[in-house]
Amino acid sequence: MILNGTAASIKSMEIRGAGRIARAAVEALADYARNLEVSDADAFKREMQKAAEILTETRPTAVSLPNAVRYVMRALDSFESVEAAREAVLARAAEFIDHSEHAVERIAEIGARHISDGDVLLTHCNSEAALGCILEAHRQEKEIEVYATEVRPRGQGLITIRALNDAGIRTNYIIDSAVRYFINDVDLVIVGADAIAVNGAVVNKIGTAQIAHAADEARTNVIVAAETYKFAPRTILGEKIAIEERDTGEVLPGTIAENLPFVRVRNPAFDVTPAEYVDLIVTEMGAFPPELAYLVIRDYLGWKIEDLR
Ligand code: RUB
Repeated sequence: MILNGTAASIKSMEIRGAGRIARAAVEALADYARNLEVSDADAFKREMQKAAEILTETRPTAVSLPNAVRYVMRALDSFESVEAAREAVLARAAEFIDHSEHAVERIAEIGARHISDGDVLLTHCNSEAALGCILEAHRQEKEIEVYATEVRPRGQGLITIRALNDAGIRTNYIIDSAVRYFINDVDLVIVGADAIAVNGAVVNKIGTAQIAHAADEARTNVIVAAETYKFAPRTILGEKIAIEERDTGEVLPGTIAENLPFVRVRNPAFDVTPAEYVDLIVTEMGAFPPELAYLVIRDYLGWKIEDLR
């Protein structure tokens, strides 16, 4: 069974990026359901709930993870036998993965429309949705150039520049703190999201808020590429999106930190960009301003106020 292995890989970030995390969790749930041997349907549901919890506890910020798990687990709302429950879980898991893969392709098509021939783009971290838009614009033979950040402390920028280089896109690799220095050379910032709140605030890799702020000051547009399952329904009730704080050893080796008793190392993995710094959110359902986030939660995720009690 791959459940514990997948949970460990999400925690250690071997599997990372909000979309990939969601698909990996759903695959692990499906695999667990396929192999689960229990005597009755209630036990099946109980065991599946435990598995779902193990997966959702791995990383707190990417809302795609609980949204995806919830989508699959809704198969267990009503069922008559273990076999029927198993089938229903497997069907929903396959549906989610298919939807997710198509969503990323559709976002690339829609996002590429907002990239013009001759544009200089800037991206931060490694987002398959954001990168998809850039790669699609390039495939459409738009002449583009990209600035990609390093992304301290885990260096996800390296994954991004490899993909851009493989596609033959002219790319500038810069340290995170050089964004303000280069922002006037940039026409469009395009990033992904781990979560989007009902008020249109975007949670993404630490540093995104600073970049969006610099872009706002330079009158540079900011686009967020995100599947609808990155929207966070519970923010309707004012629930905050938890920001993951990772091991401090990622920032400063313990051997150095232990000799600095007055220094506390902090390592938040994500930050919140207010809606006012975001011009457009590109989803698989279309592109719209962040102020319309509630419509996605209501119309596409199907959450009504009464579901949240
Ligand atoms: C990844 C990150 C990405 C989003 C969107 O953080 O912040 O921008 O998850 O990615 P980490 P995608 O590396 O800590 O997981 O578009 O691939 O879902």
